[in-house]
Amino acid sequence: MMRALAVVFLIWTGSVLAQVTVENPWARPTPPNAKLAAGYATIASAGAADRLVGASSPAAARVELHVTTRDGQVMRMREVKALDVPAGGKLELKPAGAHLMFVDIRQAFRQGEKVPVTLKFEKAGEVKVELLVDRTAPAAEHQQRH
Ligand SMILES: [Cu+2]
Repeated sequence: MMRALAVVFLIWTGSVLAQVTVENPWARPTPPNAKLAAGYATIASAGAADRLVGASSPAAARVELHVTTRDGQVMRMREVKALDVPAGGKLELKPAGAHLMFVDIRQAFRQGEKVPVTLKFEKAGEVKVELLVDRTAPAAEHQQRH
């Protein structure tokens, strides 16, 4: 009996420590015959460090994790295996930075639609979010401009 209680407690503690929150998930609209689309969000960890290790969506054949690097005047994207969410900090997925890359999208992303995506974290497990398709920047950036 005592052993069973202890195991339950440990599992519960683990899930609390590995908590991440996903803020402002959004994506840019795409042209009608696009194959690729980019998704963005701010991922925060209130507790321990975590890692984003994958993503999937019914809207695309696959979703890759990309980083953007500057090569002279050219911006290049490169796939990575994981993106770090620092302890008590934030991982920013943003234009010209790290992002979700939707590959072979099933239809164009249109303004105002929502795109479901499942993010997979090393500790927090699967987190489901919906990206709002919006041609403008996320709400936080709007507020800074006004
Ligand atoms: Cu990309």
